[in-house]
Amino acid sequence: MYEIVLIRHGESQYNVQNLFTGWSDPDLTEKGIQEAKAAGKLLKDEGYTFDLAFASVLKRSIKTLNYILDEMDLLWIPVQKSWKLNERHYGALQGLSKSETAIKYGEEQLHLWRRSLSVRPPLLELNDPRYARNDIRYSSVRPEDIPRGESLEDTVHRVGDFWRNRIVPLVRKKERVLISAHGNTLRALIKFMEDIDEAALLELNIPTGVPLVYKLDENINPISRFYLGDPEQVTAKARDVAKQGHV
Ligand code: DG2
Repeated sequence: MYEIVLIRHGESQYNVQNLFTGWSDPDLTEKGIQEAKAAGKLLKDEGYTFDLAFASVLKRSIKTLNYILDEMDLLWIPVQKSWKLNERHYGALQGLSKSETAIKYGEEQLHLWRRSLSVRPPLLELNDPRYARNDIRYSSVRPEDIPRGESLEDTVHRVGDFWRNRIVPLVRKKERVLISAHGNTLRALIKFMEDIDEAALLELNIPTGVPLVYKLDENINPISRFYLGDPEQVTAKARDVAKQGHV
Protein backbone atom coordinates (compact mmCIF):
# COMPACT_ATOMS: atom_id res chain seq x y z
CA MET A 1 0.00 0.00 0.00
CA TYR A 2 1.14 3.54 -0.78
CA GLU A 3 0.43 6.91 0.80
CA ILE A 4 0.59 10.53 -0.31
CA VAL A 5 -0.18 13.81 1.46
CA LEU A 6 -1.79 16.82 -0.24
CA ILE A 7 -2.30 20.27 1.22
CA ARG A 8 -3.91 23.51 0.09
CA HIS A 9 -1.72 26.50 0.99
CA GLY A 10 -2.50 28.59 4.08
CA GLU A 11 -4.83 31.59 3.81
CA SER A 12 -3.63 34.13 1.21
CA GLN A 13 -4.11 37.91 1.01
CA TYR A 14 -6.71 37.33 -1.72
CA ASN A 15 -8.53 34.63 0.28
CA VAL A 16 -9.00 36.98 3.22
CA GLN A 17 -10.39 39.69 0.93
CA ASN A 18 -12.56 37.10 -0.85
CA LEU A 19 -11.05 37.81 -4.28
CA PHE A 20 -10.73 35.34 -7.16
CA THR A 21 -7.08 34.35 -7.22
CA GLY A 22 -6.22 31.75 -9.88
CA TRP A 23 -2.77 32.50 -11.31
CA SER A 24 -2.46 35.80 -9.37
CA ASP A 25 0.39 35.59 -6.90
CA PRO A 26 -0.60 37.04 -3.51
CA ASP A 27 1.39 36.28 -0.37
CA LEU A 28 0.19 34.38 2.70
CA THR A 29 -1.51 36.29 5.51
CA GLU A 30 -0.21 35.98 9.06
CA LYS A 31 -3.05 33.49 9.66
CA GLY A 32 -1.93 31.56 6.55
CA ILE A 33 1.61 31.35 7.92
CA GLN A 34 0.29 30.02 11.24
CA GLU A 35 -1.89 27.48 9.39
CA ALA A 36 1.15 26.23 7.47
CA LYS A 37 3.27 25.97 10.62
CA ALA A 38 0.44 24.15 12.43
CA ALA A 39 0.14 21.71 9.52
CA GLY A 40 3.87 20.99 9.73
CA LYS A 41 3.65 20.39 13.45
CA LEU A 42 0.62 18.13 13.04
CA LEU A 43 2.35 16.06 10.36
CA LYS A 44 5.41 15.72 12.53
CA ASP A 45 3.39 14.80 15.64
CA GLU A 46 1.48 12.17 13.64
CA GLY A 47 4.76 10.58 12.58
CA TYR A 48 4.79 11.62 8.91
CA THR A 49 7.99 12.26 7.02
CA PHE A 50 8.75 12.94 3.34
CA ASP A 51 11.45 12.14 0.80
CA LEU A 52 10.47 14.87 -1.61
CA ALA A 53 7.85 17.53 -2.17
CA PHE A 54 6.04 19.40 -4.92
CA ALA A 55 4.72 22.95 -5.14
CA SER A 56 3.27 25.18 -7.84
CA VAL A 57 5.20 28.25 -9.02
CA LEU A 58 2.94 30.53 -6.93
CA LYS A 59 4.35 31.91 -3.70
CA ARG A 60 1.44 30.91 -1.44
CA SER A 61 2.08 27.25 -2.31
CA ILE A 62 5.89 27.54 -2.09
CA LYS A 63 5.89 29.42 1.21
CA THR A 64 3.36 27.04 2.75
CA LEU A 65 5.59 24.14 1.79
CA ASN A 66 8.64 25.86 3.28
CA TYR A 67 6.90 26.55 6.60
CA ILE A 68 5.75 22.92 6.79
CA LEU A 69 9.20 21.54 5.95
CA ASP A 70 10.85 23.92 8.39
CA GLU A 71 8.53 22.78 11.16
CA MET A 72 9.39 19.15 10.29
CA ASP A 73 13.13 19.86 10.00
CA LEU A 74 12.94 18.69 6.38
CA LEU A 75 13.97 21.85 4.54
CA TRP A 76 16.79 19.83 2.97
CA ILE A 77 14.60 17.44 0.94
CA PRO A 78 14.31 17.97 -2.85
CA VAL A 79 11.42 20.17 -3.97
CA GLN A 80 10.05 20.26 -7.49
CA LYS A 81 8.04 23.29 -8.57
CA SER A 82 5.78 23.19 -11.59
CA TRP A 83 3.26 25.53 -13.22
CA LYS A 84 1.17 22.39 -13.81
CA LEU A 85 0.27 22.52 -10.11
CA ASN A 86 -0.79 26.17 -10.33
CA GLU A 87 -4.31 27.02 -9.27
CA ARG A 88 -7.03 26.73 -11.90
CA HIS A 89 -6.83 29.87 -14.04
CA TYR A 90 -9.82 32.05 -13.13
CA GLY A 91 -9.61 34.10 -16.35
CA ALA A 92 -11.15 37.58 -16.28
CA LEU A 93 -12.55 36.91 -12.80
CA GLN A 94 -9.05 37.10 -11.28
CA GLY A 95 -8.79 39.95 -8.78
CA LEU A 96 -12.58 40.49 -8.61
CA SER A 97 -14.55 40.11 -5.40
CA LYS A 98 -16.47 36.82 -5.16
CA SER A 99 -19.34 38.35 -3.21
CA GLU A 100 -19.65 41.35 -5.57
CA THR A 101 -19.58 38.97 -8.52
CA ALA A 102 -22.40 37.01 -6.82
CA ILE A 103 -24.40 40.26 -6.55
CA LYS A 104 -23.78 41.08 -10.20
CA TYR A 105 -24.34 37.66 -11.78
CA GLY A 106 -26.24 35.75 -9.09
CA GLU A 107 -25.11 33.07 -6.68
CA GLU A 108 -26.05 30.29 -9.08
CA GLN A 109 -23.76 31.55 -11.84
CA LEU A 110 -21.02 32.11 -9.31
CA HIS A 111 -21.40 28.56 -8.03
CA LEU A 112 -21.08 27.24 -11.62
CA TRP A 113 -17.94 29.30 -12.18
CA ARG A 114 -16.43 28.11 -8.92
CA ARG A 115 -17.52 24.51 -8.66
CA SER A 116 -18.78 23.00 -11.93
CA LEU A 117 -16.67 20.68 -14.03
CA SER A 118 -17.04 22.15 -17.48
CA VAL A 119 -17.99 25.85 -17.17
CA ARG A 120 -15.09 28.18 -17.97
CA PRO A 121 -14.84 31.67 -16.48
CA PRO A 122 -14.83 34.60 -18.94
CA LEU A 123 -11.45 34.40 -20.70
CA LEU A 124 -8.72 37.05 -20.48
CA GLU A 125 -8.11 39.19 -23.55
CA LEU A 126 -4.70 38.63 -25.17
CA ASN A 127 -3.59 42.15 -24.23
CA ASP A 128 -4.76 41.87 -20.61
CA PRO A 129 -1.86 42.51 -18.17
CA ARG A 130 -3.08 39.51 -16.15
CA TYR A 131 -2.32 37.18 -19.08
CA ALA A 132 0.80 35.27 -17.99
CA ARG A 133 2.48 34.99 -21.38
CA ASN A 134 5.02 37.71 -20.60
CA ASP A 135 5.72 36.51 -17.09
CA ILE A 136 9.29 35.22 -17.03
CA ARG A 137 8.42 32.22 -14.84
CA TYR A 138 6.41 30.78 -17.76
CA SER A 139 9.05 31.45 -20.43
CA SER A 140 9.66 27.72 -20.99
CA VAL A 141 5.93 26.94 -21.35
CA ARG A 142 4.51 26.68 -24.88
CA PRO A 143 2.44 29.82 -25.47
CA GLU A 144 -0.60 27.73 -26.46
CA ASP A 145 -0.44 26.00 -23.06
CA ILE A 146 -0.69 29.25 -21.10
CA PRO A 147 -4.38 29.55 -20.20
CA ARG A 148 -6.60 32.60 -20.42
CA GLY A 149 -9.18 30.93 -18.17
CA GLU A 150 -9.83 27.28 -17.32
CA SER A 151 -12.75 25.06 -16.42
CA LEU A 152 -12.05 22.49 -13.74
CA GLU A 153 -11.99 19.94 -16.57
CA ASP A 154 -9.11 21.83 -18.24
CA THR A 155 -7.27 21.75 -14.92
CA VAL A 156 -7.98 18.02 -14.52
CA HIS A 157 -6.11 17.43 -17.79
CA ARG A 158 -2.95 19.30 -16.86
CA VAL A 159 -2.90 18.12 -13.24
CA GLY A 160 -3.80 14.54 -14.23
CA ASP A 161 -1.00 14.53 -16.74
CA PHE A 162 1.46 15.73 -14.10
CA TRP A 163 0.21 13.21 -11.56
CA ARG A 164 0.57 10.29 -14.00
CA ASN A 165 3.95 11.23 -15.44
CA ARG A 166 5.78 12.95 -12.62
CA ILE A 167 4.30 11.86 -9.32
CA VAL A 168 3.06 8.28 -9.75
CA PRO A 169 6.51 6.91 -10.76
CA LEU A 170 7.92 8.28 -7.50
CA VAL A 171 5.07 6.93 -5.40
CA ARG A 172 5.64 3.50 -6.99
CA LYS A 173 9.25 3.69 -5.82
CA LYS A 174 7.91 4.14 -2.28
CA GLU A 175 9.04 7.77 -2.14
CA ARG A 176 7.04 9.62 0.51
CA VAL A 177 5.59 12.61 -1.31
CA LEU A 178 4.01 15.86 -0.11
CA ILE A 179 2.17 18.14 -2.57
CA SER A 180 1.48 21.76 -1.65
CA ALA A 181 -1.05 23.17 -4.08
CA HIS A 182 -4.40 24.97 -4.36
CA GLY A 183 -8.12 24.51 -3.77
CA ASN A 184 -9.04 23.72 -7.36
CA THR A 185 -5.81 21.96 -8.29
CA LEU A 186 -6.58 19.54 -5.47
CA ARG A 187 -10.22 19.23 -6.54
CA ALA A 188 -8.91 18.43 -10.03
CA LEU A 189 -6.56 15.81 -8.66
CA ILE A 190 -9.33 14.23 -6.59
CA LYS A 191 -11.56 14.19 -9.68
CA PHE A 192 -8.77 12.57 -11.68
CA MET A 193 -7.94 9.93 -9.06
CA GLU A 194 -11.46 9.03 -7.95
CA ASP A 195 -13.62 10.12 -10.88
CA ILE A 196 -16.23 11.41 -8.42
CA ASP A 197 -19.54 12.53 -9.96
CA GLU A 198 -20.44 16.12 -10.65
CA ALA A 199 -22.87 16.40 -7.71
CA ALA A 200 -20.10 15.48 -5.27
CA LEU A 201 -17.67 17.74 -7.07
CA LEU A 202 -20.03 20.71 -6.70
CA GLU A 203 -19.95 20.25 -2.95
CA LEU A 204 -16.22 19.60 -2.62
CA ASN A 205 -14.53 22.50 -0.81
CA ILE A 206 -10.90 22.19 0.26
CA PRO A 207 -9.94 24.05 3.47
CA THR A 208 -6.68 26.00 3.68
CA GLY A 209 -3.69 24.52 5.49
CA VAL A 210 -5.11 21.10 6.40
CA PRO A 211 -3.15 17.96 5.40
CA LEU A 212 -5.20 15.52 3.30
CA VAL A 213 -3.88 11.95 3.39
CA TYR A 214 -4.52 9.46 0.58
CA LYS A 215 -4.07 5.72 1.02
CA LEU A 216 -3.44 4.06 -2.36
CA ASP A 217 -3.51 0.42 -3.44
CA GLU A 218 -0.81 -1.38 -5.45
CA ASN A 219 -2.19 0.15 -8.69
CA ILE A 220 -2.09 3.65 -7.13
CA ASN A 221 -5.87 3.74 -6.96
CA PRO A 222 -7.26 5.50 -3.87
CA ILE A 223 -8.50 3.30 -1.05
CA SER A 224 -9.36 6.14 1.32
CA ARG A 225 -8.72 9.81 2.01
CA PHE A 226 -8.97 11.73 5.25
CA TYR A 227 -7.94 15.06 6.74
CA LEU A 228 -5.58 15.23 9.69
CA GLY A 229 -6.68 17.28 12.68
CA ASP A 230 -9.92 17.99 14.47
CA PRO A 231 -12.79 16.88 12.15
CA GLU A 232 -15.18 19.57 13.40
CA GLN A 233 -12.65 22.29 12.72
CA VAL A 234 -11.94 20.89 9.25
CA THR A 235 -15.66 20.79 8.42
CA ALA A 236 -16.10 24.37 9.65
CA LYS A 237 -13.16 25.54 7.50
CA ALA A 238 -14.55 23.79 4.40
CA ARG A 239 -17.95 25.41 5.09
CA ASP A 240 -16.27 28.83 5.19
CA VAL A 241 -14.78 28.17 1.75
CA ALA A 242 -18.24 27.30 0.40
CA LYS A 243 -19.68 30.52 1.90
CA GLN A 244 -17.22 32.70 -0.05
CA GLY A 245 -19.59 32.40 -3.00
CA HIS A 246 -22.53 34.08 -1.25
CA VAL A 247 -23.79 37.60 -1.82
C1 DG2 B 1 -8.84 30.14 -4.84
C2 DG2 B 1 -9.93 29.11 -4.86
O1 DG2 B 1 -7.64 29.48 -5.03
O2 DG2 B 1 -11.11 29.75 -4.92
O3 DG2 B 1 -8.41 30.92 -7.06
O4 DG2 B 1 -9.72 32.13 -5.79
O5 DG2 B 1 -6.68 27.77 -3.45
O6 DG2 B 1 -5.20 29.36 -4.63
O7 DG2 B 1 -6.74 30.17 -2.79
P1 DG2 B 1 -6.51 29.21 -3.92
C3 DG2 B 1 -9.01 31.15 -5.99
P2 DG2 B 1 -12.54 29.07 -4.99
O8 DG2 B 1 -12.60 28.18 -6.20
O9 DG2 B 1 -12.74 28.33 -3.70
O10 DG2 B 1 -13.47 30.24 -5.12
